[in-house]
Amino acid sequence: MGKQRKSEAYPYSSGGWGSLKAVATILAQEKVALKDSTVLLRQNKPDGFMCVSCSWAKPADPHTFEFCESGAKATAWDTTTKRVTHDFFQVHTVSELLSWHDHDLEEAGRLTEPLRHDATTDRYVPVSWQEAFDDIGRELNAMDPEQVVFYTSGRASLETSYMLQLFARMYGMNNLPDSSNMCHESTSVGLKEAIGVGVGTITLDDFEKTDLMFFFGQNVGTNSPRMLHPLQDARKRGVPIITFNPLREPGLISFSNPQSVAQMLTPRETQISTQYHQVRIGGDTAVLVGLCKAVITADDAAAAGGAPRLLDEAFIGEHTHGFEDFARYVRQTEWADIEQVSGLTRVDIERAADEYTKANAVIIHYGMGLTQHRMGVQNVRMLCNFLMLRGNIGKPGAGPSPVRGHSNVQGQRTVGITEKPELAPLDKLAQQFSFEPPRKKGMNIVETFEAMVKGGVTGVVNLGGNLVRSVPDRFQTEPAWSRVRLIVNVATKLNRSHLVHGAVSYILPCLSRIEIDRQAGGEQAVSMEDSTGCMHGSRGVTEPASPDARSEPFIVAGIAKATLLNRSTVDWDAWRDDYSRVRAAIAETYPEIFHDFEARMWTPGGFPRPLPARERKWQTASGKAEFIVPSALGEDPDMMEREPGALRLMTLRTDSQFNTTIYNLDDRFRGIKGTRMVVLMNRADMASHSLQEGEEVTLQTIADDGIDRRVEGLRIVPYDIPLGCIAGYYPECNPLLPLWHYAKESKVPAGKSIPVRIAARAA
Ligand SMILES: Nc1nc2c(c(=O)[nH]1)N[C@H]1C(S)=C(S)[C@@H](COP(=O)(O)OP(=O)(O)OC[C@H]3O[C@@H](n4cnc5c(=O)[nH]c(N)nc54)[C@H](O)[C@@H]3O)O[C@H]1N2
Ligand SMILES: Nc1nc2c(c(=O)[nH]1)N[C@H]1C(S)=C(S)[C@@H](COP(=O)(O)OP(=O)(O)OC[C@H]3O[C@@H](n4cnc5c(=O)[nH]c(N)nc54)[C@H](O)[C@@H]3O)O[C@H]1N2
Ligand SMILES: [Mo]
Repeated sequence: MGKQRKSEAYPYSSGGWGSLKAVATILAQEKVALKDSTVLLRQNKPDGFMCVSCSWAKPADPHTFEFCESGAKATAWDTTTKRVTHDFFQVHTVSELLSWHDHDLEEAGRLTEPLRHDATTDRYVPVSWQEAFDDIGRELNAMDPEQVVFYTSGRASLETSYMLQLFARMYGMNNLPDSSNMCHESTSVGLKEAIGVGVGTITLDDFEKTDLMFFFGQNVGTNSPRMLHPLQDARKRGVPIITFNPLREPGLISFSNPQSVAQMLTPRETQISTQYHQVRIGGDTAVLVGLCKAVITADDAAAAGGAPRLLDEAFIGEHTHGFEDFARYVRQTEWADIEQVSGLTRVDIERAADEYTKANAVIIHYGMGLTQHRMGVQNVRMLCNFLMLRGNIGKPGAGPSPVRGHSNVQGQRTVGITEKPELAPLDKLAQQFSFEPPRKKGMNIVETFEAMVKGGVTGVVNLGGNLVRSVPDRFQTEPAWSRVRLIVNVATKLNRSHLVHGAVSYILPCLSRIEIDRQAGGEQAVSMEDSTGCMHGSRGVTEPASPDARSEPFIVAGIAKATLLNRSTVDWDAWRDDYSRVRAAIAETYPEIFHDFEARMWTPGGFPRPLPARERKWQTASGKAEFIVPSALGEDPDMMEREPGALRLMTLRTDSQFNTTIYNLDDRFRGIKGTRMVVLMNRADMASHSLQEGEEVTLQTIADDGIDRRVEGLRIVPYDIPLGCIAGYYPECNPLLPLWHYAKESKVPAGKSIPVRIAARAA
């Protein structure tokens, strides 16, 4: 690091030999002897475990190897033979570990025993499980529940999540932020308003029935590679794919299937995108308005000339509300404005619209490129407007497809992890468990950290995650974290959030889902929901990393029992011993989704939850799907307009990381090696800022709140990226993201559009 590196564009398609090599490398790095083991073969299989990486759907009829490069890396990371034992902390003080790189902390290996921070020696020291539970219970009981937060990073199972939300409410609060607060909460809000459900409406079957797919701001090759299989099959049927992304991401350009011998041995590969449009950062509402304008204009002409109509008038008439206002807005919007904001030409947008009007069934896949913006919710609503023009919701082969991140992030919400009381079945819980749940709105992630900065959070219990790295404004939020009195981290591996400790801090080592979970009631299974709303059972297959690690349900039950004492009607010990009792409780709370849960959880391909929008039933205020007029064409200009030379920064992930978990420093697909401290920049912008390739620069946030936010030591990498746009990595650039810079209606931090100025090091 630090040394100047040249970038080489990755010369191959995604997948392929590079992918196999990357898998072999990480298996060796983690010293995992998979040749004697069947672990990867049981990944994402009906009788095996559900991958701990992304949440993409698991097919009923899986491939022999139903895993991808990312999933294999995630498995290797968890099944590593490296261990953190208490002698690790005899060698390293917490202060010393604070100087370690994120990669090195996790690379130390799996956590093996419960630990408590000892301020006198500045070390973590072993503690028994019961002592830890009792002390945490005492601490929580001495606090105002409204000042305590339980965070869930999206891996926890349906069973664990349900137990945690019930515990929180019996304890007395709704402070249940989860990782979707930084991720697809713009989807949960936007889709709910527009079509009455907060999740995507497509299933894997729809890939076989679609005529056209769009990708907006989702990087499939890196972040959900198993999805490349159905995409490849669709391409073989001749289905076009149109992509809008500021970067030409290799995974969206072409793919060679590392599991197809024929494709590996011949240079043939599947072209993924048939049209690729490099939209400017934050230009998607403008693109979508342009697409709608092209369709409505062509339909106006068809109507005038007596030709067949292009709008699905029957759908619009019967199923939607607000079309006339929306159409008026679209007709009035000028092409010049659309072109300026999107950075694309009218001809480009019309070319995409032309494909759209030829297709009978259209899917739109999207990700963080739409949701992590000030206008993130509006982007999602606009995508629905566009789909609705031709009835592309609630019919086979069509619909919105938010590609979720963490493997059970969608499911956690389904079973009650939410800070919004109206989204939890509080009356039902009250009756089922004979208690009075709190009705006051809880805190999401941004609100938690706003309160924390003011000293208003006294305790946090984290079911996974690494919040000091994943949240915005690191130089404000990290010091605030260390002022929290009680910090409990349930985790598989060591990370920085464990080291920036409070007065009373615990690290509680948990099993990974890949491991066999033995309880008094026998070997236990858990369940989760994938990105397409299907529920799957998951059974561990490897020996636990340590005899002193415990399952997440065990840990949640232990803390709940020690805190609630005789204030709870739940037999936490019984739930801990036999998770089918938890599933029975889930089924009682949500019978329409989880009836016959125990039997159905092993259905190959999962069992789908009912989704009214799939049947064209709209649970919105008007009872119809809503056309919603956007409030502006572009991303919030923030302070950018006032400053010549201002740039918009997006924060990206690589194939060598899973969020804050950094497997190594390379970005194989984008051709960057050995460092993550880079800025990707257009050559014309480099010239106008007088910057050279490899030059060291500082980025500084443009804001008027008096706080100097900067990241130094970044190197310039010339890159094919639209003018005025730059890219850096998450989490390295998180100090630049102000806590108040979030999507207006969902409070998702706007990590894809941070206004910054750039300066050479000497400046
Ligand atoms: N290997 C790996 N897999 C992962 C993860 C990981 O870190 N590593 N993380 C998991 C999680 S939690 C999540 S949420 C998902 C995230 O997966 P994605 O949703 O794919 O998220 P990102 O990689 O952050 O960004 C996606 C794309 O958005 C584009 N983009 C940025 N700004 C804009 C814009 O204004 N408009 C448009 N149209 N595009 C834009 C970027 O160029 C990038 O290609 O992946 C999950 N899977
Ligand atoms: N600037 C910027 N910021 C972002 C993003 C961005 O694109 N740009 N993306 C956002 C998104 S989409 C997300 S989802 C968040 C993620 O934010 P977080 O949820 O905070 O972070 P992760 O990196 O997913 O959590 C990693 C840690 O989880 C623990 N862990 C791993 N597996 C398990 C398990 O099975 N059980 C338990 N209990 N612990 C486990 C390990 O200790 C590991 O160190 O970050 C967000 N932050
Ligand atoms: Mo995410």
